[in-house]
Amino acid sequence: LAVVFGVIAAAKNSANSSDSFKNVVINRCETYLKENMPGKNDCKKIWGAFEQAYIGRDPCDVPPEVYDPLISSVKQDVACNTMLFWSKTKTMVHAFTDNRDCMITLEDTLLGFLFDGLTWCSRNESKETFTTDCPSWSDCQNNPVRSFWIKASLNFASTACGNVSAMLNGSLEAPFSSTSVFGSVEVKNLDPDKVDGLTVLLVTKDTDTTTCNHSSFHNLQSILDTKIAYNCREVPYSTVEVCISDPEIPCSDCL
Ligand code: AVW
Repeated sequence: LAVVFGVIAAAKNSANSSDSFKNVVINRCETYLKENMPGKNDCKKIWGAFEQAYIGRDPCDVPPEVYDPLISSVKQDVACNTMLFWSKTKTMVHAFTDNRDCMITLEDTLLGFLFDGLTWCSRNESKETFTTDCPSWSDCQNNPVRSFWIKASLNFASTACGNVSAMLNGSLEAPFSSTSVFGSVEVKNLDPDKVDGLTVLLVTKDTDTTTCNHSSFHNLQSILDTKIAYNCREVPYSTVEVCISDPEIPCSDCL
C-alpha cells in the first residue's frame, strides 16, 4: 500500500511542478499583455510553442534552433534607439529600466519577461516540465535555459535598430568579455543595415580604475561590424543610483 501511495504522491508532485511552472508563465504573459500591449499576442499559443521546444528531450540535447517557433509566435516591435544590452550589470540595469520606457532590455520585452529567472527542462520521452535537477548554465552546452537565452538574445540583437546601448560594469577588471552572451551573440548579430551605432555605457564608481580605454574594448571593436559607429561613455554609478530612486528624472539626464 505504501508503494501505491508513494507512486500516487510522486505523480501528483510532478504534475504540480509542471502545472505551477506553466501557471507562472501564463500569468506573467497575461499581466504583461494587459499592461503593455493588449490583444496582440496569444499566451496559450506562446506556451505551446515554448513547450514543444524542450518537452521529451534530454536536457543536454536542446539546441537553440528548437526555440525558433517560439520566437516567431511572439509579436512585438521594439522602438529604434531604445535597445539596451547589458553584461554583468543585470540588477542595476533592470532597476533602471523597470520604471522607465526610454530604454528597453530583452527582459522588458514579452519574450524575456516570460522566462526571466526561471529554470526548466524535461527528460527523454517525458511529457513533463521540471524546475529542479535541470542542468545549470555551463553543465552542458545545449541545455534548455541557455539555448533559450542564446536564441532570445540573438533575436533581440538582430531586430535592433538605430543607436543601441550596452551597460557594462566598470568595477570589473575586464568589463567586456567576448564569451559573454553580449560579446558572443549580441554584438555579432547587430545588423549594420539597421544599427547606426553602439554606445557602451561604462558604469563606474569613484574608486574604479577601469575606463573606456580598457583593452577589452579593442576586442569589442574588432568584433563589431565596421559600419556600426562605436562609442563609449563613463557613467557615474551615483548618477544611475539617483535615477533608479527617482523615475521622474528624464532619461537624458541619466545616461
Ligand atoms: P552576464 P551576458 N554561467 O552578466 O553578457 C552561469 O555575463 O552573458 O551577461 N550563468 C551564466 C553564464 C555563465 N557562464 N553566462 C550567462 N549566464 C546567465 C541577454 C546568468 O543567469 C541580454 F540581452 C547571468 O545572470 C543582455 O544584453 C546572465 O546569464 C545579455 O544577454 C547574464 O550573464 C547579458 O548576457
